[in-house]
Amino acid sequence: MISAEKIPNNVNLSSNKRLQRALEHWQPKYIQWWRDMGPQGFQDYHHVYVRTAISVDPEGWAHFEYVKLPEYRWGIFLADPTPDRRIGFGDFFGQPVWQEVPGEFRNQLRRLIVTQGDTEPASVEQQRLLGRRCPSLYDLRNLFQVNVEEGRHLWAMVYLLHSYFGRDGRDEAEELLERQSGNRDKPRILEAFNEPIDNWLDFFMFTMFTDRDGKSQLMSLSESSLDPLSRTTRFMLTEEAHHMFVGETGIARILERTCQLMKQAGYSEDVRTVGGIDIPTIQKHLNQWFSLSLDLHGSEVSSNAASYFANGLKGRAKEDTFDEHIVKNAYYNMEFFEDGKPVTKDVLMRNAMNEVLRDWYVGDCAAGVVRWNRILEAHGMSDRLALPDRKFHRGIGMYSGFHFDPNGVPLTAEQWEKRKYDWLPSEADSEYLLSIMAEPVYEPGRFANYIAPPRRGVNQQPVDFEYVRTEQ
Ligand code: BYC
Ligand code: FE
Ligand code: FE
Repeated sequence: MISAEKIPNNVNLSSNKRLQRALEHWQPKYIQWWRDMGPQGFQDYHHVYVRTAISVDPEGWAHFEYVKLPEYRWGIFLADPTPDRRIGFGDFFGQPVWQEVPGEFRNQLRRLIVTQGDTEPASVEQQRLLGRRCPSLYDLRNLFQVNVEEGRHLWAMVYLLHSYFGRDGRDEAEELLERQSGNRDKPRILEAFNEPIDNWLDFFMFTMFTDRDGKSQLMSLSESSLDPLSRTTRFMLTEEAHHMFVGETGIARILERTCQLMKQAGYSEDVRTVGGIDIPTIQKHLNQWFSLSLDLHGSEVSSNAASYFANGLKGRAKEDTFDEHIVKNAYYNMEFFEDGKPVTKDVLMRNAMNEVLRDWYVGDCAAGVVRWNRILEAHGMSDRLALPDRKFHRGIGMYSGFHFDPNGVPLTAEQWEKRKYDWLPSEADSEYLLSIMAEPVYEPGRFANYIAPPRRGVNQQPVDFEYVRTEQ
């Protein structure tokens, strides 16, 4: 029996029998999926100090306790409704938002919700082996916090599918548990979510850059004319902030430690000889996850995006900061690549909405890289990290199928093949990273050699708190 006790919620679940039955049917499959595809080796005997959302107000957020992962209380929360909310952009600008799904937009909305929903369990699958290589109990706990919240994001999308899409929605909810990250026959929908995350450098880059695509997509969905979608995604954004915190501070702590080790080893010495992660390797992983996450914003010119905007389904990040919201006769000056040369052309702004969101995303990423570089600067290092050019290593959109170096200089296929591992992680880099992560660190307060401790612990607990306990 599903109760508010078992599934914390602010959608009055107990008064909606039909929805309750649908979720009751889905929940055991979800738990089975979590056991099979969630954190491997940490299902039965580990108690994790996690926060559980029990309401949308700030106090509801601060609820910390030890739980066994499969017993986490995944809840359903919508941000409070905005009174008299109006559609903020597109052809229906100014009309009241929708509380139900209009028939003519049913397919488009379902597709957006399924695509969003698919990424959440995918990321849990990608990260399932990391626990056994953790650099500390503090990091292990953060990994699981991210994992349970991604699980909750899946619940959020399944709630929408079950509530507003009838039979089709129920089928889609099942399929969300059937596709699998990296599976040849039933892969996840978007490419970045089929890439392996084997080591903690990948994990931190993923939470920095790919969770940040989560932020930009959720910001644009939170503008939606479908009010329940807007309210669900608004609440998800508060969790996303924590995921990016984990990524940004994780890399910051690696940089800190790399600088320390470089000084010990002598500046010219290869920091790998003392077990650290060298800056070129960090840069390669940045290149990898930034470029994969650029792809997640879709093609530069997209009629899908134009239609989503026209119908008010998906807006721009911070739509209310734009002067004009109908955007019918506006143009975006876009760079194209023709016969090996860049040329700029005007594209109808509505068709360029993916690129508009990508612009916002690149700016948000760049600010994070500036913060990282301050660490290198403070240590007197001359090295700096940088975002690669947008054209570098693209698999979606007009640059896919061509080759560019990180400065955006075009390359032949032959030049690319020769040099790609100067810019992307090689097999040897992965092997090195796995070698320094082979032994997990489970002792409270101890940290792997390649990463500095955090400034402070979680929820005002000390850094050497036992964030994950083992009990038989
Ligand atoms: N990989 O017009 P196009 C998150 C397909 S992350 C594979 O370019 P559109 C999270 C596309 O489906 C946020 N295929 O694209 C982060 C289409 O296929 P069809 C996730 C791709 O539709 C970390 C074709 O290419 N949320 O939450 O304008 C951890 C041409 O389409 C890709 C969302 O994505 C790709 N990268 O835009 C956990 C929001 N890109 O029609 C969670 C919902 C495109 O030819 N999704 N294709 O079969 C959307 O808004 C849009 O679907 C996209 C694509 C922005 C992704
Ligand atoms: Fe998420
Ligand atoms: Fe996330």
